[in-house]
Amino acid sequence: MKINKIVGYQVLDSRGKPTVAAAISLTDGTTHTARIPSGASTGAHEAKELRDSGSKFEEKYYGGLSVQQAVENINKKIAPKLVEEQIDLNLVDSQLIELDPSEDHHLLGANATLAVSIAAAYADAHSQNKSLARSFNPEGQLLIPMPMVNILSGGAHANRTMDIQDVLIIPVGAKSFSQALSWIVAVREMAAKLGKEAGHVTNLVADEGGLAIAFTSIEKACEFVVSAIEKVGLKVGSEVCLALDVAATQFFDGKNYNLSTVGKSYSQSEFVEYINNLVSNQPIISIEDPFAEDDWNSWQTFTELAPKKLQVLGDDLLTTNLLRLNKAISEKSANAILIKANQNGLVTSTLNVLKQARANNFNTVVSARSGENEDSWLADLATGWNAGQIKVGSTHGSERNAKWNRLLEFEATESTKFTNPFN
Ligand code: 2PG
Ligand code: MG
Repeated sequence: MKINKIVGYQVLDSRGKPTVAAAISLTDGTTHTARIPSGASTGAHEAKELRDSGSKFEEKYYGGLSVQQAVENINKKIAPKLVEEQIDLNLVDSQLIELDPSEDHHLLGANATLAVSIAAAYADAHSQNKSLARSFNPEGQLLIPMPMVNILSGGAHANRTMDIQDVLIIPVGAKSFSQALSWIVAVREMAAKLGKEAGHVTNLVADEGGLAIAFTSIEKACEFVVSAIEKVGLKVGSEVCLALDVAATQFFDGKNYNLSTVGKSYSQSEFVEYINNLVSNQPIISIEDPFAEDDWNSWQTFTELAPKKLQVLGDDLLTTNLLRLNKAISEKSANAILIKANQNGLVTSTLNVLKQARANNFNTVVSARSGENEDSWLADLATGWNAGQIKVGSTHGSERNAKWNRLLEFEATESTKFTNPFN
C-alpha cells in the first residue's frame, strides 16, 4: 500500500494553544491522523518544537505560538518526498532523518516530524490490518502499563501553587487496570472533598486536571494525599503509593535549589540530603527530576544513596535522548526514564531509547505532556511497547481520559495482563 497524500494543519491543544496535526492518506482511500502534544516545563535538551514567534509565519492572535512554519514543512518539504512511497514506518522515519539530519530536528521542527511519524505508524498498522498497539506486539497478551496519576499540581502547571510540579499516586496493589483506575478516581475525588473542607480552593484545576492546592511544604502535600488514600479505605504502601515529579530545574538557579513557597534555599549537597530524607519519610516509590537537568553530580550521589527499590526517574535530565540515557547508564545517575515521543521527534528512535533503557534494567514510563489533545496513541505505544508504566496527568479532562479509556478498551476487548513493575 502506498502513501497518496500528506497534509499538515494547525489545531488546538488542551491549553488552547496551537499544535500540529498530520493526515496521511493511503491508496486504499483511508486517512490516518495524528496530533502532537506540547510541554510547559520543557527540558533544555528536548528536540526542537517550531513555533512562529518573530517569523513571517506568526499569526497575530496566538501570541507567537502558532505552528504554521512546521505545517508548511510538512506540506512543502515532507509530503513531496513521501508521497507515492510504500507506507512503512521505518522508511518514513529514515526519510525524515534524510530531510532533517539535525540531532534536535530543528530544521523541520520536531512537532512536524513527530506528527508525520505517528500518522505513519497508524497508517502502517492499518496496512497490516492491526491496531497501533498490535503493530508493535502482534502476538499473545497485551501488557497494560501501571498508571502513575496526578492528584496535586504545582509548578509550571498550576501557577506555582507549590514549588514541585506533581504529587501523584501509583495503585501498586490493583489487580487489573480498571480496578486501578477506580481507586485513582476515588482518591482524586476524596482529595478534592478534603481540600474543600479544609478551605483550600479546589475548583482550580491545573493543566493536567490535577488539583491546584497551595501547600506550604512538600511534606504537607504528601500527607494530604496520604489522608485522601486512607479516607477512601485503601492501604498506603501495599495498595497505593506516592510518586513525585519535583521538576527541580524550575527552581534551581545554577547553585541553589530555592523552594520559594517554603521560603528555604538549599545548596546542591543539602538538597540531595533533603530529598533523601523526604523519600525515607514518605511512602514515595518513584521520584522524577529531583535535581536539575544538568546537575549530574547530584543525580549520581542521590542514586547511590537512595533506597535500592526507589524509582529515580529522569525526565528533563534524559529528554528521551539516547546520548543522555547512555551517560546516565554509565554514570548510574538514575534507574528509570520518562519516555516522551515529542522530546525525541520520531517514533522509531523513541522506541530505540526505550529498548536501550530496558536492556540496561531501567524502568520505562511512557508519558503525556501537559498540553495534550484527544488522541490516544500514547496508550497504544505504552502497551504495544510493553513499557511497564504510563503517566498521563489526572482523570479530569477528555484529553487525559482518552488515554485511560483506550487502556480500558484493551482490557475489555483483548487478551491482556496488567503489569506491575513494583512487585
Ligand atoms: C512532566 C510533564 C508532564 P510538561 O514534567 O513530566 O507532567 O510536564 O509536559 O509540562 O513537561
Ligand atoms: Mg516531568
